Amino acid sequence: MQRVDPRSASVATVCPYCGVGCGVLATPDGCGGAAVAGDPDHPANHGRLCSKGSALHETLSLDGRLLHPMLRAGETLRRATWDAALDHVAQGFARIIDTHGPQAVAFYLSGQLLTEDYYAANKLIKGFIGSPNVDTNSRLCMASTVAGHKRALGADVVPGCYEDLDCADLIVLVGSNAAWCHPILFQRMLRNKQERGARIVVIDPRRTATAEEADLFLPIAPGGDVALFCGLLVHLVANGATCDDYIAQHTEGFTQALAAAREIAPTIAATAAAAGLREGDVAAFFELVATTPKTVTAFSQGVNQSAQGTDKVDAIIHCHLATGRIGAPGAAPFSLTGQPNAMGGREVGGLANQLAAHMGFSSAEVDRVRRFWSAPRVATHEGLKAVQMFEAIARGEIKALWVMGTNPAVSLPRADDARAALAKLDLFVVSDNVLSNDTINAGAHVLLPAQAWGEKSGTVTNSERRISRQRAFLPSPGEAKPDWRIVSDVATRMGFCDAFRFQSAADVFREHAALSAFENDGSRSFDIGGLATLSDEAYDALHPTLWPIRAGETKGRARFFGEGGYFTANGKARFIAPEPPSLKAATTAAFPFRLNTGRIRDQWHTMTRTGKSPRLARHSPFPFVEIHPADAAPLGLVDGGFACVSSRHAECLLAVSVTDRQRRGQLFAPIHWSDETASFARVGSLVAAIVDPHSGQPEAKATPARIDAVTFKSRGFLLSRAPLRPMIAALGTKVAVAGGHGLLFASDTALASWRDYAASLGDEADVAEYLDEARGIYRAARFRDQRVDFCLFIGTEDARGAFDAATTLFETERLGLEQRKALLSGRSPDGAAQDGPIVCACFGVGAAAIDAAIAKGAHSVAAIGETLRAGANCGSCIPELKRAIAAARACCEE
Ligand SMILES: Nc1nc2c(c(=O)[nH]1)N[C@H]1C(S)=C(S)[C@@H](COP(=O)(O)OP(=O)(O)OC[C@H]3O[C@@H](n4cnc5c(=O)[nH]c(N)nc54)[C@H](O)[C@@H]3O)O[C@H]1N2
Ligand SMILES: Nc1nc2c(c(=O)[nH]1)N[C@H]1C(S)=C(S)[C@@H](COP(=O)(O)OP(=O)(O)OC[C@H]3O[C@@H](n4cnc5c(=O)[nH]c(N)nc54)[C@H](O)[C@@H]3O)O[C@H]1N2
Ligand code: SF4
Ligand SMILES: [Mo]
Repeated sequence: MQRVDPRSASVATVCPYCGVGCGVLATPDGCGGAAVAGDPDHPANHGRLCSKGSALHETLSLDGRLLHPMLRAGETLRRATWDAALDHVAQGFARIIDTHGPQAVAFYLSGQLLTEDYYAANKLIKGFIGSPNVDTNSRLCMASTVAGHKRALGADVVPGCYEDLDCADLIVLVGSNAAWCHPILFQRMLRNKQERGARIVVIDPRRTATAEEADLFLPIAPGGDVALFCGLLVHLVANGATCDDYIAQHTEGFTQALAAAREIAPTIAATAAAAGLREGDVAAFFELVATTPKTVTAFSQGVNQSAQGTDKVDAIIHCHLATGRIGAPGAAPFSLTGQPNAMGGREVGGLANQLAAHMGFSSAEVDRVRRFWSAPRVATHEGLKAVQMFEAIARGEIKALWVMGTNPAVSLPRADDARAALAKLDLFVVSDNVLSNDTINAGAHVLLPAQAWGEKSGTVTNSERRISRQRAFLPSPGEAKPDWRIVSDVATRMGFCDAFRFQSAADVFREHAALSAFENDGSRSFDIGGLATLSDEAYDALHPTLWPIRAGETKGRARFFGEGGYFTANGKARFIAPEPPSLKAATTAAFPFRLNTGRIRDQWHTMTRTGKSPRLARHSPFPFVEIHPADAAPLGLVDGGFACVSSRHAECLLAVSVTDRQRRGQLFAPIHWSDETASFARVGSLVAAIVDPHSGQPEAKATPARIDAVTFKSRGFLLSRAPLRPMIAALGTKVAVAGGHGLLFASDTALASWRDYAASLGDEADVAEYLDEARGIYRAARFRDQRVDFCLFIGTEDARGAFDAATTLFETERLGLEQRKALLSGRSPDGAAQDGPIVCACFGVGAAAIDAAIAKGAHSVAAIGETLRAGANCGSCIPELKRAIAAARACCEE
């Protein structure tokens, strides 16, 4: 038999989720699906994928996909031809520009677009429509880093690369839950710890999965970071750990910044008080940093999403500048970018306060871009940033909006207000992959079907400035087109034919690369002139490449600033005195808690893709809020119960998780659920719209909130082959299951009504039922062709365990008699105890099985891997396995 080389049939591409930018080998199965594996040759991941990357094949189906253009006709959206849809958009923009001027048109873009898409969109609106009002979801994500980089370094450039995380002796993670949000990079850090003894410090108000791996964990008070890093600067100076030569030769403003730091955090005791930390912990942290030259400080949304985000970023950078720990192997401040192409968006200039290719709005830059594009009316000043943009829409000043690749009705702060604003638009265009999401359902007038991951082709840039090719490996479905082409088609119809004659993604990329090098002469960090003349074949074959890569160069540059060379007028980095730390919105008697929001391990943002994966659904299927036990008790909140979380702006109903991993006075809720997937869990609707004055980034992690217990008579779930019909449950969330649809819920509906409901799902005759009225239990199921057709469980207790057991049976093709009996008993097929929540997504291993294995003597991650395989593939669950081992150990010791 001939052996097939798996690589010959596979396409090398990159993961569409986080900014780690892992290489993926996708092998199409010829039926619209594909197998995925990590690309051993990609320098970001060397063959590994996390739980989300490993489940990519489960997200490729065309269910729910937008496959044809749609135009609104009254209350409904109807299929239209591309010609009709594009004419509608082009004529609509032209009409609004004629009547109200170009600034009445706005685009809202996304770090999930490819660089080519982003470039074309930015060129159309800033160069040809002439409106500066284009912003992107990066405003909610990386804007504070961009502002902090530009202030301190003179350009938005990440000074280090991933190898720095392999060779650092100390890794400080600030406001980053990398174990869940940058898992493969986190595994690189852990390898460094295991193999080289690097130490890891985690600074986060929550004891996250990341914190559990730390040598030192600082459970900082929200907003305490500026004080902590000011205190660190003062300590470094006092202990002779600074590099005076570097400060003198390559920086300015040190004296003023140090004086401001001394005002804010003069001593360890003052720092500890201001940051809500123990003095001993602060002292230990300062000592570690002072004595470890090879330090990387990696930061993410706990830093950026803050009303003082820019100052936080610069307070961190200051400690690196003062010690000269920048641009050397193992020494750098390191922003962990969120989205797969957040960096690409920054490179093309998609943010409202950039023009293009790292150029701003000085008259020289505007003139340069005008000449390069031969553009008739280049925007000459900054536009409205995301939060302001939606306020201008609400006021009726912006009349036309094109949303591309983002779901602002869910992800913006005060999301209900954002959604209401969208309904006011005269022309509301959405390019997306899905037929339905909260933004589309806010009243879009035109839907344009964009190619999705696996179909689209272009480039993305990851957190370390590495440009990789995303390659298509599936046929383009329906009438979907690449975003850059949709933009070009609209531009052409608006009369800008010459500037948008792109025939391929490669054409767009070459122009983007040429602009980056145009009249650059080293003054702009972003220069990929070395890629401006790539042939189509060379573009297709492009290996992952770091930027900058200037004309004539064949290799990108790994590090910046080791020898100075900042992108400021005098080439020196700038220390900037921070404002005294403060949280802008105060808690009150009515709203005594601070609501922190963020991510969970196995979902991506608003779940339009990960929400399709059964294996990812099982880790954490229900929207929840975390609270400390001491806060929960007096409010009558119990673990596994429910609560109403409210702020000045809205209310949500969430399941309660009582945990001491949470700080007192704080709540944490994940951001992933929307009206598309759950009944009252739009967490973004609670979040205040307070922004950082420099970056315009909203503070998504500290909204004053309250929490009240809510009870329901019963709870349960429904598994069904047929799509779910409107439910009589009060609170519910959709859960992906293989071969059907799942819903977990809580309700006050009487059992009798549930019986009627079950009867309506099938012929009464073939529905098997179990009723125990006294205990409030009702279960019904119908079998067809030896499979479960539907099954409904109502009870008074947490239904998760029974749900997991029933889902396993639902997903089984041929059920024997014993298994059918087991279904209504709510036990797993082998009659053993329920699996509990799935911990290892790769092999579907539940918490109960893991606890049992530990009890039988599997006392290490490796031993659990040998018995159950859990943790042996992607490794995303290793922190949870360690937690289970530690919990069992603590139990034994008691
Ligand atoms: N699984 C998964 N991974 C993802 C994503 C996803 O949706 N799901 N999204 C990607 C994107 S776009 C992004 S931007 C990244 C985000 O990646 P992260 O920034 O790591 O994720 P978050 O959960 O938003 O927030 C990080 C941590 O900041 C902490 N924090 C809150 N307030 C403060 C504070 O005042 N100070 C400090 N020091 N910490 C604070 C929170 O408790 C939280 O644990 O993740 C990327 N990766
Ligand atoms: N409260 C709170 N709010 C937050 C955050 C937080 O931590 N707390 N985090 C913020 C951050 S960091 C981020 S990055 C945002 C993310 O928030 P969003 O960007 O709003 O979330 P996504 O679900 O990623 O939305 C992407 C949309 O684009 C579509 N899509 C995917 N690929 C393509 C493509 O190639 N072309 C087109 N046209 N469409 C595509 C998807 O179907 C989906 O509808 O949320 C922000 N909001
Ligand atoms: S860490 Fe996971 S989600 Fe991020 S790029 Fe790699 S495989 Fe994708
Ligand atoms: Mo993000």
